[in-house]
Amino acid sequence: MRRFGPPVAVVAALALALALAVSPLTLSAQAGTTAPAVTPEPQQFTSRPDGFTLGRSVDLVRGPTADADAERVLRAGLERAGVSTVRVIDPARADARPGVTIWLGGNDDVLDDLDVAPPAGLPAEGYVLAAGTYRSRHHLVLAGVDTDGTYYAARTFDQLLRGRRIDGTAIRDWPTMRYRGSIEGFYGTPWSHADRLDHLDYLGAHRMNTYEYAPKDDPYHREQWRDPYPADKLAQLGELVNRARGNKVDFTFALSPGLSICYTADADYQALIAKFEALYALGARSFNVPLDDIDYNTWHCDADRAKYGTGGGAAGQAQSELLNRIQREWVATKPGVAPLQMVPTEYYNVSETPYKKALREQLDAAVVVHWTGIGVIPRTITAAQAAQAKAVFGHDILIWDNYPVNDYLAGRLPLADYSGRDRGIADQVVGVISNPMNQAAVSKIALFAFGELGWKPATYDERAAWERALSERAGGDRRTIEALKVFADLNTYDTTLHPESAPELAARIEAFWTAYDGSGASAESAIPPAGAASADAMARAIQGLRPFFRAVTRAPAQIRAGVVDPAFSDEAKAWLDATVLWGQALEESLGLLEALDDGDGATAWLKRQQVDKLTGQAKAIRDVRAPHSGTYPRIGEGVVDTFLARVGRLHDAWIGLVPRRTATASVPTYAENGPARMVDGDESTFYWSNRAPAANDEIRVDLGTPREIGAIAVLMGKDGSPADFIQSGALEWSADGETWTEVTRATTAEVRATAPAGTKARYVRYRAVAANASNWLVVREFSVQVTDGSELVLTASGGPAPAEGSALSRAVDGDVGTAYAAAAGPVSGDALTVTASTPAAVDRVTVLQRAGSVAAGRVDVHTAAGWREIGVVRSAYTALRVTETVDAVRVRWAAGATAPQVAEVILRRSAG
Ligand code: 14T
Repeated sequence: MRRFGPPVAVVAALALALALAVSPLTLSAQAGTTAPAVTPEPQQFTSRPDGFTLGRSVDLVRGPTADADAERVLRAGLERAGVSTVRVIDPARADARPGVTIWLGGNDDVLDDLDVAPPAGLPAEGYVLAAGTYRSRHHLVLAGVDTDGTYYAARTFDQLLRGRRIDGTAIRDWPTMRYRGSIEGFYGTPWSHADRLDHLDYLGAHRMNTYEYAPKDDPYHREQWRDPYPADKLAQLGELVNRARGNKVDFTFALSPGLSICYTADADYQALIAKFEALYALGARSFNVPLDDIDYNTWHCDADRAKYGTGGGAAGQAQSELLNRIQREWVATKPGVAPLQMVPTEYYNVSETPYKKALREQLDAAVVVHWTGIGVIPRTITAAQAAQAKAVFGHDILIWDNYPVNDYLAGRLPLADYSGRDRGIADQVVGVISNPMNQAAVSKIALFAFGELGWKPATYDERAAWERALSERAGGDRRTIEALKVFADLNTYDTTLHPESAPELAARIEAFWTAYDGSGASAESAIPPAGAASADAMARAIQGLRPFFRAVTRAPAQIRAGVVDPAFSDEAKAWLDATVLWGQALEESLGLLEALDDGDGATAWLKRQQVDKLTGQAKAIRDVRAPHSGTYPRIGEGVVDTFLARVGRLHDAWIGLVPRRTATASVPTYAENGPARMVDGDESTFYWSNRAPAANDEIRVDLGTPREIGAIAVLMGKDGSPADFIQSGALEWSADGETWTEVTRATTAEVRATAPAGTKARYVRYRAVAANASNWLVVREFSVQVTDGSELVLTASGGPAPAEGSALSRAVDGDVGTAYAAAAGPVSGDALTVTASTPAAVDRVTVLQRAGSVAAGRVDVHTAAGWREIGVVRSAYTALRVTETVDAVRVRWAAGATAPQVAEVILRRSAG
């Protein structure tokens, strides 16, 4: 759970923004560009015929924008290509004989010889890279317009190098956006020091220039912003600053004082500056003051209240005064410090407000304002919206893009493409930076796309960028790329950018159901008898789907073997482990369908148990990071689980379990205590609400169709929470869910009543007529007797006694996933007796025992003529033919050591 309450206004604004969601991004028409394997794609690229091959030795001349970091990258590339000698020479001594000269930092004369325009006039960070031959001498010119540019030229050279070969090339390149990179701005487990070092290398290699340090859960960043960093933390920050510099990344230190600052207190200003000074001393030259996720209607000192008054306008003024002082008295006076950045409290919309008006009119013009797009996690960001943001904030806008951040998506690892961002935003904003996942290495897939969008938005293609990112993670290995695609499909859902779950798998499953029974819906209720005309089609449908399910199971091993970055598999461990289990469950479920197709109930039951076991294991997995450590990894949720549930219903129908009555509640559930526990026939389990019922809150039973009903019981409260019941309620029934008739009113924890004879109801509800003062609601059972004989309600009795936590009722609760587990092996005379609510024509009695704990016994049915033995149980699955009208069944256990675990005793009613 989050440790702060989002301002209600934030959530409302988000909802509104979502409701007004704008047109989807139009995809690039030119997917599959022919540019070289350089990423991000250079702005201008021409190939030429005069390329060359590197020998053992090259000459290196350092030019006007030479750079040590660029030289490091260059030398690493040369070494990889087998160059063992790099002779650094003076330009005057440059050799004219055959050989290779590298001009690091440019040389306009050489560029002129090669007929390539010099870098002068390029935007900051721009460069010219030329590889060609002039009078039999080979030249490689890495000419930045500045040292950053030369560094990027070296990066591009590194990507162009294929073995020892340099193709003839003239590249003229520059970034479109000023700020490109990331902001570690999420809640939950911050990145580790190693994560950050590696991330800075990743940014540099992908020509991104910004890393903002703003982890919400670094106490020194937000909660205890006044406290100086302890020496060890400071030392690490120093390392990060250095690593950033070596990668031409501006390490941007962010400090969030909004939870407790007194804007008028000089001491607080000084505390903030002291923190900035400490980072400045380490070499940081870029600073940010995020004021997001605070309540700006709360002051933290009386002086602020007295000076500024109340409301958004007051907050905007107070913030502007603080930021202006930082910008004017500190930033502007310190050599080399970039313009101050800030995150406004209203960072998620463009509506005109007193707060924004204050920033627009009072905040120093130099300050860069962050903005997330409309809605905190917008599905799309359009150029028009960005233009509105620029106008309404009246400052340079830097997009803080909440993708692929997963702090609000516990259990999820969003791996889909970075979608929905208009290329035209580049004309309106100074940059786009990513708020990534708690998992740094896994975030690289999305980061890759941020690099491409920031550098060259004109050709940004979300799908192509994603494909390239996967290929990079896979080191180009085709099988690993395929495995990553399967895995990413299962990890698509992120609420807004990708509201769909596992689209690829979902499409295949949908096609499967269509092929399976000719109609998607009818498979729900019935399965054609074995040997029917469609049996072949079924087998084909199953075989058609199996390879994809197998690919799911196998993807994790391929990813572990093939992804270039070991940290990826490490961070994704919980999701990879879960994927194997869900994949196996899917495969087993196909085996289950095949068994049903073959009329093989024993195998079907075995498979059913395996599916349940695998899903249980998958749901027990936990990641190590917050907030994901609190829940299980979600893998294709809504698709995988839905498929398994549907197979389960088919199996239920086949063994003769009729869909049970369902229960709902208008109040959400506390923990795992869902409404189904009101109708499971087990008084030791219960539904539990997560708040006190309000007037007209209700619990409801749905019988499926209108039926004649009799006795009704609502058993509320429990030991430990005896007052958790609807304090004043009305018991009502309805045939259609529209018109309700009252049976009785009550103020007690247990309510019992009988509907008048002849009542035909589909729904029965117990409705609060007044709000509970404070008590939540516990409902152990909500039973409704069906008196027309249309529903067979079974009751279990006998022995051996159930184990602690189990119950005899679980043998007849209609759920094969729960079992009556006996405490001990049967002794002579023990029998499990199942009594029917009404005598019924039955054609099959099935006893399902858990495979691991099978006891033996004899099965009797009770008819008008008394008890009669129909067969024996000796394995997990026993199905016995019956032809008479039966009102009870019993299993007389053979004395033995094994304590029986009976998942279900089923009396299948004869058709018609
Ligand atoms: F400052 C922002 F730009 C921003 O996005 N702030 C937070 C951010 O730290 C967090 O990682 C992100 C995703 O969860 O969302 C912002 O936090 C919120 C946003 C809400 F709408 C927290 C609660 C909300 F209700």
